[in-house]
Amino acid sequence: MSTPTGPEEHGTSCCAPTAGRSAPAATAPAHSSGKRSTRGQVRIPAGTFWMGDSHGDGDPADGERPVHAVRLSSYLIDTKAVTNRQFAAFVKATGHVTEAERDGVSAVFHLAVQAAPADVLRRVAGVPWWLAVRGADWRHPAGPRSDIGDLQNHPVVHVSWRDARAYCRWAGKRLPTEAEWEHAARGGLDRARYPWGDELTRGGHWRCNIWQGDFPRRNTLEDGYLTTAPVTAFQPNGHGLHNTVGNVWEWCHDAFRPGEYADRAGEAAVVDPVAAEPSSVDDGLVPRVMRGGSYLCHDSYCNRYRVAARSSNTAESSSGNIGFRCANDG
Ligand SMILES: [Ca+2]
Ligand SMILES: [Ca+2]
Ligand SMILES: [Cu+2]
Repeated sequence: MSTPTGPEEHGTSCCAPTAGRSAPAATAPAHSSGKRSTRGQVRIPAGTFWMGDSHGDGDPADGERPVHAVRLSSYLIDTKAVTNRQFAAFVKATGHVTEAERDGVSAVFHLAVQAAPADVLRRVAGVPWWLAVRGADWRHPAGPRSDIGDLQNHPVVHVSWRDARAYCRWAGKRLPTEAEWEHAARGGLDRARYPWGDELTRGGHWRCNIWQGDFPRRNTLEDGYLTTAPVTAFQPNGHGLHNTVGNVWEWCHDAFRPGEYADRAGEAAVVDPVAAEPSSVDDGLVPRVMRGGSYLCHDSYCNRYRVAARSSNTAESSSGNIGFRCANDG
């Protein structure tokens, strides 16, 4: 039985533990690719934007700087994260088994666990609020004693990058690149901290689902949610996207390198950037970009609920706060 191990190069954080899977390395599932679909997507016109952290808010180790000009061709992106209902349709059509299901374990936030004590295998070293729970998977997001009956419109979680890629192919879509994700999340604003501007709250009201209170022990639930919120909760940004920041981390296509932006600096504008694929590494161990932060982010601990914030996890990892949305050429 494998268990998540501690977080890797980005240090301790609320972000999401890295799995050390024991199941045999999976080859890419052989589901046939679906016919291209743009359902649920908005078109983002071609344009140039400033990518990265203009405010000096980020952890230097994440590589959010230097800010640099990026030019993107037009593309399409989902206005919402993929829901449990949508993921169920994919599984029904393809028989896809997620990595968490195959391995029999995934990471659940300690205050959310619904499992027999014997199914709580261990705390994750360095991030003790993450528990490795046997039987936690997308159908049982809090553990074996939970289900998704009332969560049909919540983002699917406990899906690895490779599970997300398989869904995208079936759906006739693809994962967004990191640059596409950030450009869309900015909602047309220039160098703002959040999808709606620079202030976190407005008139005392929360505009996204993160953590309030004393992390990781006591959540005052000012925004209404301990874990996931429905994908349409809170106001959309200027491009019509919901919950880019907060709620769940979202997988992006790119391999993650902290030095990615430094390598781009000095060029006039980088056009449609995508990180180079590492060649000699097990596919499941490639660190992949995650964006947007989750319901666990809190500025006392991890302020990665900003549009510029970057994080990563290995392509085989899953947890109760990582989901995804799809994109498309166009
Ligand atoms: Ca919350
Ligand atoms: Ca999000
Ligand atoms: Cu965080």
